[in-house]
Amino acid sequence: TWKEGFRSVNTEVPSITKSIVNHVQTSLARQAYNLDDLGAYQAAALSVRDDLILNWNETQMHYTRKAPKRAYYLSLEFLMGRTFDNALLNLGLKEQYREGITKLGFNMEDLLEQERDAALGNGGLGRLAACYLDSSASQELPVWGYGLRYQYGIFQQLISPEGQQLEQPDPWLAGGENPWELPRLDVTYEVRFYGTAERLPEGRALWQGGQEVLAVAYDVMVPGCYTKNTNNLRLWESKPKRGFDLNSFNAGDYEHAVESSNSAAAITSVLYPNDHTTFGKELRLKQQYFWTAASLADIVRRFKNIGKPFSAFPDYVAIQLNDTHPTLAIPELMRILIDEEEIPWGKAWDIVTNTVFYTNHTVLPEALEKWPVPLMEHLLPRHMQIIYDINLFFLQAVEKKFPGDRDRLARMSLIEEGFPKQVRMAHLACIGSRKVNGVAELHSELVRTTILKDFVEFEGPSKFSNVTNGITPRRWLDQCNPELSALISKTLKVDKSVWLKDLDKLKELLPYAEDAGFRKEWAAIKQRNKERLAHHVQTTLGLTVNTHAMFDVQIKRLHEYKRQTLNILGVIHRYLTLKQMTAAERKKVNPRVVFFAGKAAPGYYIAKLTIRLIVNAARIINADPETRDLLTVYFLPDYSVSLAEVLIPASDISQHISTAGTEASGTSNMKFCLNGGLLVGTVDGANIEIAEAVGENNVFFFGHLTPAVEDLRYQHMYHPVPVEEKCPPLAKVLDCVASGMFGDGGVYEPLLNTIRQHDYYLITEDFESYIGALAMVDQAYLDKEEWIKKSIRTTANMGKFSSDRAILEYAESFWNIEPVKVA
Ligand code: 26R
Repeated sequence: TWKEGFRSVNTEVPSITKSIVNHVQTSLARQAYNLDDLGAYQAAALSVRDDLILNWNETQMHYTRKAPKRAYYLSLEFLMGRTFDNALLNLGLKEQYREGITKLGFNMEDLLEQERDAALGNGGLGRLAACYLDSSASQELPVWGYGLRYQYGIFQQLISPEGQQLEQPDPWLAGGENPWELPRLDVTYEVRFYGTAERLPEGRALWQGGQEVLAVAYDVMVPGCYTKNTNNLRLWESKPKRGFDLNSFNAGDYEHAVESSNSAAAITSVLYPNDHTTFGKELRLKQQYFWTAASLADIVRRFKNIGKPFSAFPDYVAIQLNDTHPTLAIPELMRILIDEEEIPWGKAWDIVTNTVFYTNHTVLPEALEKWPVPLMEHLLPRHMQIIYDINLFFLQAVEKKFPGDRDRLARMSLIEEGFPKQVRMAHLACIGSRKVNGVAELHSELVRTTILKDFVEFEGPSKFSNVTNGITPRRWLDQCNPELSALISKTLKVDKSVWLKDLDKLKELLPYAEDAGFRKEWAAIKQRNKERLAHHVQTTLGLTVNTHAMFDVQIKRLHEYKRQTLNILGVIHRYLTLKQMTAAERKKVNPRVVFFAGKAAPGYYIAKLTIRLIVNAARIINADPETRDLLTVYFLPDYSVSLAEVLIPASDISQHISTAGTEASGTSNMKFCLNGGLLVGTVDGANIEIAEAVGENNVFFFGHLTPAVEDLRYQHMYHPVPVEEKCPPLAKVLDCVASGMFGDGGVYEPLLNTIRQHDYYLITEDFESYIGALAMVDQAYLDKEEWIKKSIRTTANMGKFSSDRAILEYAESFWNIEPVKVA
């Protein structure tokens, strides 16, 4: 059975404790009798690591021997969170370790808290990559991730007493060794920047000079669930090629001597914290090229070891681009094939376009990457030549199909005219790929009909498809909600190994919605998860949360399109309504606790102002003795994967309220529903498919639909109607904010103006229907038993949203790879 055969060393409690003690004494060079929680965590982690290493080694050897087609997931972000708990669960060793750790006089939960999150990502895109790695390994698919080993992950968020977001560095590696990675100091590649590219005969070129830096591999082990297969996430670190510049050193110019080595190390020093906003920085482009060049060199070297001709490259290699960030993989692979392998242009282009696949994650115009041509020419002169050549051949083909359509040529060109000219990375990713996909049905349709419409007309529709996102049920149910996981196994009378790897099995919970005893257990678990969250808030912030209230959660990056502003204005509206009620009326009101968490990009002024409004509204509302039993608001600082693991299982409702057509998919919506939380949302992204799966009567939808958005924006632009006329209740809320109810009203002026003036994200248009949806929530919550039924039915119908399903779709319909089981 799964219980045996995939673990190699310490599987029994006595050998586990022995191994932990050994690591304390040898690896940590400490004494067991005066060990703290951190030391105990480190030793226990090293003990699990021993198992992982053996499985990882065997897996890599096995893949090399079998030489199957492999897929490579190129992502600039992997938001892995903590590993210890996840590794124990995937190895099926959690209970044995708990026992061993207890025997040694420690508490499992305390040790788990010692680990720092690996926060090498911003939000949805990075966490999706992490879920996909878990699913690939769990389904024994030969998939590697490639990314960057940032010294500093996403900044830590502090909130000042005035409600300002302050950023602090996240030196996540500073605490000593990271037990989950294997430094491969022998796996290195040289990466060139700048210099000159001289054209040679037969389309080739000689790129030389400039700066050369070294890429060093660090391998992160990715254990599958109940399998020996342990895949690899290879992260690159930049290093100077030589220690320092010896010429300057000998001339006594030490500063200049270390300067170039500093600039090499700088490449992987920090994750860019921008999500959907502002790009164009040279260092970011350097990161992108450094990472794609090292990854491709590694992939090509591995392919060459198989000893096949390059024409077979697409039979052995699939490369998935996670958004446009790794698009330079396309010209870089062309450069390798043409300049280094001396393959003619046409053959090289065939190889590239049969190997590369592109996933789009946003249609927001301001988030579509464009790089200035002068910057590209300076940093990557050879790639700029190749991009111009690709563009020339491409536009010739377009001209042939649509003769004389110059507007079309201008729209489709890889180069956008302007000052400066810019390279449109989404266009390059599209024409260089075998398949292009969006991440939810609606989003994929928007990709086909808006940003890539011309490309669908030119290449035909079959290249463009959808793979709806998914989440790993291992972390997002079994790990974060162990009691619910146990109840499900007990009820279905199967080991969790069965349903965790076949999530459609949750359907069998449906009949139990009618079982009063089961409902009671279900509700009791939700209650204990609320208490766990309340305890967390108490110990970290010193605040007491009312656990007998409905828990209403919105946690995601701060962005105007996600409309946290709509939520907080709705909260204020609720507060004003409560204030006007008589004591008797208030008795009938359902208490509600509203949680917010999320980071704003450091330069995103309006998003930071929204945080400020939330914090100050919370301060006033929570202090009001008339209402505080019925309404409280919390902004939990420093949102992270680990915080999400506490918040999600505790929610009654969660909010996914983007302007229709703007949220590509969303993935936390799936996490909440999998944990029996109901959804309040717009008809957007994956909300739509979730409602289809769980039933529209179990989702609280509101707001305008996507097709209306364009027209409404047009009206707001050319026939503006004052908010006082359009939506009086909202006008009242805005006035309260402006008049200083939550501190100096003038501070919020720029935020209020975004609504009063263009209202690009249509808060005025959706406000009333939003308030209406929340009233429906209150109404539905009154019938406790019916509410629990909704909760059960929601979880039961979430099978589709397992990332196992999503990754299988990629494997079967794009990559054409198969499982390779390590026996
Ligand atoms: C170029 C730069 C400014 C930039 C733009 C956008 C950097 C990062 C992003 C993040 C985008 C690509 C992102 O995270 N998109 C999210 O992807 C999730 C996974 O597919 C979706 O669930 C989510 O809806 C989408 O916003």
